[in-house]
Amino acid sequence: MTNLTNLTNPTNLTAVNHAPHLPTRTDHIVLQGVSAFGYHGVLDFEKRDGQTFVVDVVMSLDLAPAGRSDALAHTVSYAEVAASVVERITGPPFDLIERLAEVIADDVLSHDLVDAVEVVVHKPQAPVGHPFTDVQVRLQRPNAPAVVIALGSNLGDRGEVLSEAVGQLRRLDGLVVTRVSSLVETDPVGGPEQPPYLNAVLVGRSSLPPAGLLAALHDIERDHGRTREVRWGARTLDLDLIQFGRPGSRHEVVSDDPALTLPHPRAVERAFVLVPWNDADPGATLRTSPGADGADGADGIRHVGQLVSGLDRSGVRSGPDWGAP
Ligand code: A4P
Ligand code: MG
Repeated sequence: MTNLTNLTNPTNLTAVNHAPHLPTRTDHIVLQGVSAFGYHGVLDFEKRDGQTFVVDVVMSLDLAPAGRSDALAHTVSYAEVAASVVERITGPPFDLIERLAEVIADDVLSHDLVDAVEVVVHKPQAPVGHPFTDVQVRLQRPNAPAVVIALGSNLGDRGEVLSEAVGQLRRLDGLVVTRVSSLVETDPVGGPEQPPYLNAVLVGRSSLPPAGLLAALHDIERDHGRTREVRWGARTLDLDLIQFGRPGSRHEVVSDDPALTLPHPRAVERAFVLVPWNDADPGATLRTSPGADGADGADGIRHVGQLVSGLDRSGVRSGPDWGAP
C-alpha cells in the first residue's frame, strides 16, 4: 500500500485524501434532450409567450452495484431525473438559464448515489437577434464525498443517546445525512465484560475534510459524557468513521494513520457495523484490502451485503424502533 497519508497533520489536509494510486471508476448515466415548454427569460415576452427548453444531464456514479445486482435501488432512475427536469423547466420562471441549470444540478445531486453531475440547458429559440442554431449553458458540479458513520452505545439510555447523536449529526454544518439504519442490539465484541450495545449506521455526504469530520464526531461523543479509560470498554456513545468516499471513486480516502484509519480497519469483520450499514445502504461497497491485490478481484472492493451473508450474525438482533430520528 503506497498511499499512506497522515490525515491528522493539518499541513496535509488539502493535498491528500484522494487515494491517488487506487483505480478510480467513472461510470455515467446520460440523459439527453429532455424538452419541455417553459417561461424563463429576461424579456417580458419570454415570460408571457414561453418557448421550448432542452436539457441534457450526465450523472457520474458507481454503476457496479447495480451492474451486479440488477436492482433499481442500487442506481438512479433516469425516469425520475427526467421528471424533475421537466418540473423545473415548466415551473416558476427564472430570468437566466444559468439559474435553471443550477437548480437542476442541485436536484440531481440530492440523489445520494450521484458523485457529480453535468447539466446543459439549451434555449434554441432564444432572442439572439441573429441567425443561430442553439445557445447553451453547461455546468459541472461535484457532490460532496459519501461518508459512513457507525454509532454505538451500551451505557445510559442507549436509544435516547443514539437518537440525540443522529439529531446532532443532522444539524452538523458540512454533513448531509441521507439515510439512517434501524437500531440493532448486539452482544459486545472484545473488551471487558460489559452490557449489550445498541448500534446503527448512518450514511451521508461530507464537505468537511476527514479529520474535521472526526473532530466533530469526537465533540458529539464528549457531549454525551464519553470517556476513554478502557479500550473497547463500555461507552455512552461511540462514533466511528467507517469510510470516506465510495471505494474506487475519486473522493475515496485511504489512510493507515492511527489517529484516523480509513476505511475503518475492523469494520470488515464486525456484524454490528456491517448489518446496519447494509440496512442503510443496500448497494454499499467496502475496500477490504487497501492498495493490495484484493482477495475478491484486483481492487479488493467487496459488497457489504455479500460480507454480511458470510458473517456469524448470532450476536446481532433487531433493536427497538426509533422512528425517524
Ligand atoms: N481512530 C482511528 N481511525 C478511526 C476511525 N476510522 N474512526 C482513532 C474513529 N476513530 C478512529 O478510538 C480510539 C482512537 O481511534 C481515536 O483516538 C481515533 O482517533 P476510541 O473511540 O477512542 O476508542 P475505542 O472505540 O474503544 O477504540 P476503537 O479501536 O475505535 O474500537 P472499535 O473498533 O470502535 O470498537 N461491540 C459491539 N457489539 N458494539 C460496538 O459498538 N464497539 C467497540 C469499539 C468494541 N465492541 C463493540 C462495539
Ligand atoms: Mg471508536
